[in-house]
Parts: sequence; C-alpha cells; structure tokens
Amino acid sequence: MKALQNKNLTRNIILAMALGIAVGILLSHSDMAWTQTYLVDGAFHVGGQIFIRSLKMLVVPLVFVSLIEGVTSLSDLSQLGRVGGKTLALYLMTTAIAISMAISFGLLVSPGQGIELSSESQFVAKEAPGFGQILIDLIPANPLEAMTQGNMLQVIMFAILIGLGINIQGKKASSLLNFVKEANGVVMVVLSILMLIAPFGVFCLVAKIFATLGFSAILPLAKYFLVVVAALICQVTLVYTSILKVFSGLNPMVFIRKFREVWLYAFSTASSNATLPITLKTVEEKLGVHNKIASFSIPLGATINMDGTAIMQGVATVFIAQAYQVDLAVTDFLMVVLTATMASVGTAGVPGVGLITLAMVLNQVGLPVEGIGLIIGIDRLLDMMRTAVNVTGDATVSCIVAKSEKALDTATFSNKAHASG
Ligand code: DAS
Repeated sequence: MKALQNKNLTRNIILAMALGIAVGILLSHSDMAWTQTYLVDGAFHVGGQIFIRSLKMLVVPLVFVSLIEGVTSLSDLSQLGRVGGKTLALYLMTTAIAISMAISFGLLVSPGQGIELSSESQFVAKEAPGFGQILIDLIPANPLEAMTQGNMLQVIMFAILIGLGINIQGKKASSLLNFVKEANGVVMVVLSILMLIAPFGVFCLVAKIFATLGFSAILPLAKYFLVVVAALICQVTLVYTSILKVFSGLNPMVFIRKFREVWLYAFSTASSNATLPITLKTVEEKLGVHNKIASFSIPLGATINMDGTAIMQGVATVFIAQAYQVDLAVTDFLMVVLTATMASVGTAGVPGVGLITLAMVLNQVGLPVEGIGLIIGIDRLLDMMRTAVNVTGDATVSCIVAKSEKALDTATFSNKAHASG
C-alpha cells in the first residue's frame, strides 16, 4: 500500500489541471476540425470517461463493505440512532443556510436583470418526489438491483441492516465480519492503484471542458457565474469553518489544508459519487474520523447533502425570475428552499444532477423551465466547483459528529505530515 502511494500526486494533479485548462482554451480557438474530432471528442473524452468510470466502479463495493464494517463498530443501536440523527440534522441545516445565502446574494447582485434568455431550449421537468415516496424509495425491494443501478440510498440502507445483523449475530458471524474487513482493505488498495492514473484522467476531463466552453463563452454570464462562485466560497470559508470551530473546536485551517486534495478530484470529476472513495480515505486517514462514523456519514452525504448544488439552484432561480421579470414572493423562495433541499435528498452525486433538479425547483415555483437553456452552457464548470463544496460539507459534518461521539483521533487530525497531500 505504501509503495503505491504517490507522494507527488497532489502536485501532479494540479499540474494536469493547469495544463488541461491551457490546452482546452487553446483548442477552443482552433478551427482545425481534426482537433475537435480526434482530441476533444476523441482522446480527451475517452480518457476522461475511463477515469471517472474507474472511480465509480468502486463506489458501490466501497460504500457497501465500508458501511457494514462501520455499523459493526458502533457499540449499540442507540449510538447508530444518535449518529444518524446528528448527521441528518447538520446536513439539512447546512443546506438550508446555503440556499438562503444564495438567494440573498442573488437578490443583492441581481444577475438576471437586462438579460434576454433564449427560449428555444426545452427542459423536461421531473416531478419532485413527495416526502412519502422518498421514505418508500429508501427500502430496496431488490438489494442486488439497487447495487447494479447505483441507488445509493438503498445500498446504504441495506448495508446498515446487514451490519446490524452481524452485530446481533456476534461470534456466529465473525467469519463474515472478517471477510467484510478484508474486502474493505482490498477495495482501498485498488483505489490507490487507480489513483496512479488520476493526473491523466484529470487532464483529459478539464481539457475537454475548456475546449468546449472556451473562455469567451463564460463572459456573457460572468455576473451569474461570479455570484454562484462567491456564495460557494462563503459556504466553505464562512459557514463550514464556523460550524467546525463552534460545534467541534477543531482548527478549520488544518481541515482545509488536509481536505484540499479532495477538491481536485471533486472538481475534475464533477461527481460526489466518483470522489467518494477519496473523501472517505481522506476523512479517515488524514482527519482522524473513525470508520464507524465516516462509513455512514460520507456515503449518506454524497447522496443527500449537496450544499453547493443548493447554492447554484438558489442563484439560478433568482437569475431566471429576474430575466423573465417574474417577482417571486417570500413564500416562493421558501418553496424553493424546501424543494431544493428535498430534491437533493433523492438524487445521486453525479455530473449535472443539479441542473436536472433545478428544473424541478423552477417548476415548483411556476418559473419558465426553459430559462435553464442559457445557463446550461457554463453549468459544467460550476458543477465542478459546487461538487467540491458538496463533498466539503460532507466531511465537515463527519468531523463534527465524530468529535461529538469521541470517534475522532485528534492526534491524526493535528498531524501536519498529512497536510502535504
Ligand atoms: N455533480 C453533483 C455532485 O456530484 C452536483 C450537481 O450536479 O450539482 O455532487
């Protein structure tokens, strides 16, 4: 395992990202057809997808075995209930703060005023699942189907139940528990092997995005873009650092220094799910969160806690309402907060899911859904950034809950050796 660790991985990924942006912007000005065909839609697309798929390949097995092992480490059912309650409460709180801040920023800056939105883009809104349906969908009628379809909430629920079963069986299930522990270790080693191709995958992903967008494509929407980015930055630098300090007493600067490597994966993959193995590894090995907490809170957060996404949806709703001269009342904004929070519960952490649920949010408040047509062009770049915020929220809450449960190793958290990445 040690031999596989590439100490310069963080540096190589940053270099790969910078190179990808430079090459992408250069190619966006190229009028040679072959660059689009053989590079952007060819090599870069293939390389990027191979990298994302290799990471996503691990998500279900990792979440399943890691969560089973985590649950078996919880001493009793009351601890699981307490940990679950704290985790859910903090996730809902940070999401509500995120979208309220985003709406306030949007109203303050008014990015949508004076912009004529194109109406040719049609976006079919998905029905927002009712609360009852979300509860029903938690239970996997067929666990194997839940795994093959990557229905993470159902995989999480099944793993928790299996873990509880092993707990209750005790010694009679010791060989199964050992199998799970060994499987967890193997999955982590496979992850380290896959990380060796990370710089290549990151380069391909970023080069393709910037070759497609080009720098000029972003300018017309700079105000919308900057408001979202400002709110995302505030969520990390103000909200997460404050609640980490207030609720756990941990040093936010140490947290940021150790967690920033995860941002590179979240940014380049734009997928909380694909980043999940890295988030889990970082939270446990660098921030000292015990597996019994992280294995529960991180996969759950990757699925239901999307503060960055809520921020985009808050600003986008204001942007589109202003662009169509629709005056939203306070009750409309409250409906946006509720719908966006509920919408994120049922959607997995995959690229672009925030835009899909935005259609549901706009539908809910009666705004023209086709307004999404214009912002879809730069959404991928914002998706990359908001995914980094999503996973940071998951890690922040995991540290707070672990500290409150005396399941965070403060020596590991404070160990500066890990900060280099
Ligand atoms: N890409 C999603 C995620 O993985 C976020 C989004 O689409 O808004 O968290």
